[in-house]
Amino acid sequence: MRLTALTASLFALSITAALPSYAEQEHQHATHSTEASHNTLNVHTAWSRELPPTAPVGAAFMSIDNPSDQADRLLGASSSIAAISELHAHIHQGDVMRMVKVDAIDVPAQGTLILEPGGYHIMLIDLKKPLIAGEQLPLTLQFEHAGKVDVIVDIKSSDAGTSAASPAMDHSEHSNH
Ligand SMILES: [Cu+2]
Repeated sequence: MRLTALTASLFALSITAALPSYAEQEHQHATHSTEASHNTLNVHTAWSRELPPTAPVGAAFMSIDNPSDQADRLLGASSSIAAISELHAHIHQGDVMRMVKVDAIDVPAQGTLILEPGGYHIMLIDLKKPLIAGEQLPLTLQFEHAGKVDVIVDIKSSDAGTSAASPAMDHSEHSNH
């Protein structure tokens, strides 16, 4: 996990450093100052759930830590495993929880954005490969300030280990309180 986060951080730094237009907006000079001023987001515990091979869509969840003083926004995602990746939120409509597509999700300064079942998630639409427990899928996140961050998503079995990490998971299936 730490290796993944470190890799993502390094990748983000290399991408932002390769975007001179953005750097020039904030810094009239000194190309080396980009590292100090740009976000380093730490993405960890990225996971998805195994699905039957015929399932057309899946979802990815994770925590995104932002230790800097600058808020960021998650603007999108892409994965080679899905034709379309969308940012989704869950909203309550009476007793029903619905998913809605959102254009961006805030990552608060010195805070954490948590994508979890029953909340924000990344919807993987039109899966090109089945999601098999124990395997991984690649995901690229696009942030407003941090740029692109590559993440490796662990695919977990549907019955093991996920309930403790995500108590909200059962929410949609139990309407009786
Ligand atoms: Cu969704």
